[in-house]
Amino acid sequence: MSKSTSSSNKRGDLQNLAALEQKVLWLASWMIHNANHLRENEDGLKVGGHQASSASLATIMTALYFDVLRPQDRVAVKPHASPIFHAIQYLLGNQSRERLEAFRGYKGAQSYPSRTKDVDDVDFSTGSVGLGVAQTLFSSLTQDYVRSHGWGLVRPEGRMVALVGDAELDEGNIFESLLEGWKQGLRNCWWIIDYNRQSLDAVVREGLWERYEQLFKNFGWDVAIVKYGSLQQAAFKEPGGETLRRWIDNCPNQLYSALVFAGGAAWRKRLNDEIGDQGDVSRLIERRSDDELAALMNNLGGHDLPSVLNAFHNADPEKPTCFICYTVKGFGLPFAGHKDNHAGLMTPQQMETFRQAMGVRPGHEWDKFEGLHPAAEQLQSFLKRVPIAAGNPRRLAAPSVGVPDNLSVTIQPVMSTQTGFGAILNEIGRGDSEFSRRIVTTSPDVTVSTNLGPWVNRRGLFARKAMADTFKREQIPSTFNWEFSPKGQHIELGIAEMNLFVLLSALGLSHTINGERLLPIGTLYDPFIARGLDALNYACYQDARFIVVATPSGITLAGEGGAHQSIAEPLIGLAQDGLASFEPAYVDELAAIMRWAFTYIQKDGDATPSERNWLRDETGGSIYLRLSTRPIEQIKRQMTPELQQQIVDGAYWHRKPGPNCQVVVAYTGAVAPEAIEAVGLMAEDRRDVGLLAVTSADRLNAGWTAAQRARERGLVHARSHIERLLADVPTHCGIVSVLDGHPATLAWLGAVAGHRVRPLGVEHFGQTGSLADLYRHYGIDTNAIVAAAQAIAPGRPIRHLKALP
Ligand SMILES: Cc1ncc(C[n+]2csc(CCOP(=O)(O)OP(=O)(O)O)c2C)c(N)n1
Ligand SMILES: [Mg+2]
Repeated sequence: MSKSTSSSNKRGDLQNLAALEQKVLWLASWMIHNANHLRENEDGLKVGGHQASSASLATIMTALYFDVLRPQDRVAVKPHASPIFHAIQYLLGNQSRERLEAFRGYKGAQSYPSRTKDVDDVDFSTGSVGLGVAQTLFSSLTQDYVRSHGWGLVRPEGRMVALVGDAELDEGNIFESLLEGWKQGLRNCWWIIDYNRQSLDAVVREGLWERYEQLFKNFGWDVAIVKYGSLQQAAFKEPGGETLRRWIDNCPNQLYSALVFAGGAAWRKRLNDEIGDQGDVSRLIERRSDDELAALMNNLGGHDLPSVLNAFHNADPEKPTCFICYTVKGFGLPFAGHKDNHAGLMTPQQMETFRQAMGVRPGHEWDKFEGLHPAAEQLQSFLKRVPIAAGNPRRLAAPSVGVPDNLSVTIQPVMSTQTGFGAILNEIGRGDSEFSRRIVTTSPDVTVSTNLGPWVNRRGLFARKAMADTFKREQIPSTFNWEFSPKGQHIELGIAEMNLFVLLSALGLSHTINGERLLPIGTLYDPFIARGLDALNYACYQDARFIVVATPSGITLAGEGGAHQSIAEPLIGLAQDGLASFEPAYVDELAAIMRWAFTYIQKDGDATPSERNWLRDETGGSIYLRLSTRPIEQIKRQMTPELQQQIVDGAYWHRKPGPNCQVVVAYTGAVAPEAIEAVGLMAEDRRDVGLLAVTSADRLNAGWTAAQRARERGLVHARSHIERLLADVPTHCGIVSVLDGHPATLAWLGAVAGHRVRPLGVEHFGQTGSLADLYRHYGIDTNAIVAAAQAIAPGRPIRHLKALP
């Protein structure tokens, strides 16, 4: 039946695997039982350990990690199977007992597998359900991208595997990714569905597997249904076996779960009531004791080593494969099948019974081979031989790609940052350096409208198999040359923004997954960051490295419509961990930031903050550039190293305030012309007005917070960039801050050195109109800035101030 040549076909190996399965289940349960960090419910019982949710994957993960997986394969383990994962790594020697004892605690093994916080070789973080699943799909596409470009061919191709909860498939992002996988010719991808027919609150709908089967087949996947275990398969061959199979097939999910929970006597009663008195099948039932009957009925495919091994070893690498594995939530534990078991924890008594059943002596709970039948030496030598152990640790590294000292761009007298971005990439695209070859761009159907067109014309679109541009072939003139080839450097996505961020997450981990560095850039409209926000957060959480360029942004997109105005995104940029955010006003600033960004996304150094700006620049991270389509007059100036540094640190004096300064205008981004004009208009009536250009509220704020913390720890001389900039501004001076985004982005500036602040920005949205209409309507135009200055820095009336609308 099997084409497999797996070692696991050997009887001895199956015995070893069965023993390890038992041990994995024990260790995971013990780890959770011991965790000191679980919530207590109203009855004082601890909850939240997810013992049941873990247990349903014990068999499948034993088969994978101790037999099927090879060092080049990568896995996303469903969040609640974390204890099983850590137990397996403990047996493989990659996880310490101390960390298992501190499971869910400070610096202990993580509640959900974490690439960045766990130490035991987690390939992909999980937690927010659905995202780890899509990550495997995009990682497989990334592997194809890397290999198509001729990189990493010395290494064998890996399979990207997701262990998926059945209720996890409710998450829409999974289906968005499926569509993309189909378009891009996905291979080497396995999704193993833990079909325990239970979610957190509920038992899943009947017949869901049939929908899944159809769906996956429609997208070109192979589907393997692993429903019956080998005991069941043998019983079906007995006289009366077909009747039993029919009964199992027709049994509702709720009832099956309930009977699993209730045990052998309940199975017998129910089966006798429903299919008894039929001769053969009655005898089939009678021949078995209660325990044997329960073992038979619980022997679903996903808990049967031979069945899962057979399914895995027969998969075709050229096709993505979905395995629908029937399992029981809490398999092998006293609350198996109970619908309330999701966060349930075994009581101390249940745990004690379980300990005895596992043959574990008190005080030997952490012993790796305690209570197992094959001798410890045999199991230990088996563990040394398992294929995945040959390649540990599996984290790879890639050298940094050199970045030019300056990114050249011809600056037009009037230009938008979005145009500047396109022009900078176009310049990079001319060259054939390692730097330009390692850049990969992607966009969810907004390639042209975010100005990536010229770059794509030069570098081409990526596809594993070449496709000609029909318009070009038919000699129909077009601005864009859209040829797909395996050497192309732009991955064109459908509109789904979730896919953009998960793809960036996969591309941005290529150096550690594939050992080949990529410099990924993704573009989208700024408001749609919110659409993919959880995926962006996920990408940052796993420390993927990329540049996301969001444009157009704010109300500045004016006539394009109220629905697309972004307000909260600057605050997202300020708050998102792992993402350094910038909003330059001028193209020379953008060029300086991008040059720095290409280096920053490749850094992997010490996390101690630099004493200069109190930022953790050596650790690196990802980048968010909020750009605008508004053409503004550019400044003719020499870009000095000092100015470059200040732009990257987050701010510089566009006009330094004098000693008698009464008011400072601090602006960010596209409103620069209004800020400059306002400063000019008030010059006659307010003394020494200062103009502060803020290129990154995020970095200014982060440096300020870190410097304060450093001072509180005794480093009295710690000063951040913004503290130095504001040091000489008299305390009586007021600050008017302004940006096309939420005013809170810059409102904190007043707390740095005790200045009053009037923060201007946008709090409401939805109005269409010309740029002038909207700036006036929302109060970020020149006159609004002057009015705010007059209010915050009293003095003689500012003569150019007009009445506010
Ligand atoms: C995006 C997101 N929403 C909600 C949750 C909370 N949550 C964790 S597990 C779970 C249900 C899991 O059911 P299933 O995928 O079937 O896994 P099982 O526990 O049955 O193995 C939910 C709703 C989450 N982790 N992520
Ligand atoms: Mg489930």
